[in-house]
Amino acid sequence: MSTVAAPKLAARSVVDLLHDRGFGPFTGVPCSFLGPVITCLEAEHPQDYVIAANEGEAVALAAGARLAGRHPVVILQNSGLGNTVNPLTSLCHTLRLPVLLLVTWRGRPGSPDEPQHELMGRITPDLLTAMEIRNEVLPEDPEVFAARLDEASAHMAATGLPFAFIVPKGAIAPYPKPAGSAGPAESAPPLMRRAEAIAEVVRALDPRTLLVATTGKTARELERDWDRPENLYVVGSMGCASSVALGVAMHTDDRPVAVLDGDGAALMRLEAMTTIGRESGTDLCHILLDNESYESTGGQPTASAGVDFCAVATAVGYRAAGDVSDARSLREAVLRAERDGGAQLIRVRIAAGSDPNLGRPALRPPQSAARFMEAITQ
Ligand SMILES: Cc1ncc(C[n+]2csc(CCOP(=O)(O)OP(=O)(O)O)c2C)c(N)n1
Repeated sequence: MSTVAAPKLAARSVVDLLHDRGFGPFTGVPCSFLGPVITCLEAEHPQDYVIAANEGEAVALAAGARLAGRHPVVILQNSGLGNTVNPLTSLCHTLRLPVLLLVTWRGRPGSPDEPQHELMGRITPDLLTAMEIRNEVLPEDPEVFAARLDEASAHMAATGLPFAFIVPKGAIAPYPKPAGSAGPAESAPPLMRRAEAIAEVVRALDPRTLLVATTGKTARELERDWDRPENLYVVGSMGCASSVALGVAMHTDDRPVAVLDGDGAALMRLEAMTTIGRESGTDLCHILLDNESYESTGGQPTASAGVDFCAVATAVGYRAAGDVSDARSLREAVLRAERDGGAQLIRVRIAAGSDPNLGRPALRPPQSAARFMEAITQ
């Protein structure tokens, strides 16, 4: 039997109930389960929502807001709970800075989900409890939620410790998306979508290239359209694909390696670029597909519009970096990067948007990894 709750809470009621009790600002990284709350905040209280690059950073931002007298809320997917463990345990706990967490519950036992959510789904409540964070499932009824929020506030005030509501699938109803809210502004000629950019990259790459794909729709589209043993789909650990690719590249001789990254993922672990830059003699073609949004979780904006990734790459030691926004320039850039070798960044401006019927990966992650390992030896 499915444990998916019928949506009972409107995103606006969640935001209003929190604001009425003095909570804010809000910060975090989206999950589709909480996407409606972020969209509501962006539309109705943009001054009160800070886009964070990763969940640990969001907790630290919230801790700072608490020091300044506010009552911050951190929004995150339970995948990102791992990113928060250090600041929750050694910052919030140590300094007694209570923050309210809205943590989604991907991989809830009994509720079918993707493999990368299975373990974290099983341990989410226990992990929070182990960090001495009181937690409970988000109530479906607004009145009950209001009462539980009062209890959470009292607990946080009395103990100085965080409190978490765990948000199951379907608990929050969709919030209508404001028109034109995601992705780069319309341009002429129009930008490619991610699937078209992936097609150009794969066609241009040396067929022997080992290709690592980031979390979300990038990995799903690559698998649907261009599955091959030389592909590795990094379905979880958002932000780690470029480091995985560097690890592969540093330990495989005479084999081109490329990574398809996302702007949200690259920002989540921007430090990875510093290591790629330091290892700039290693052949790694870093292709960053930038749609200025977390498109895989519903199109919430990332901070990429204000980030010059090519300047970052050059500053940290990449051999070359360039922006492209059309199919021909992308093809030429990939051919050039593979010919020249070393660490190369290609930042591809793409439009947000993808096939609404995009499926889930057919290949189980352990099989995909084993197949990739085998391909490296060929
Ligand atoms: C640590 C972590 N936080 C959040 C998520 C949820 N999540 C999965 S894909 C994704 C968006 C990725 O954005 P981007 O890299 O820009 O790629 P796009 O979806 O736009 O192709 C998010 C937030 C996750 N999987 N892991």
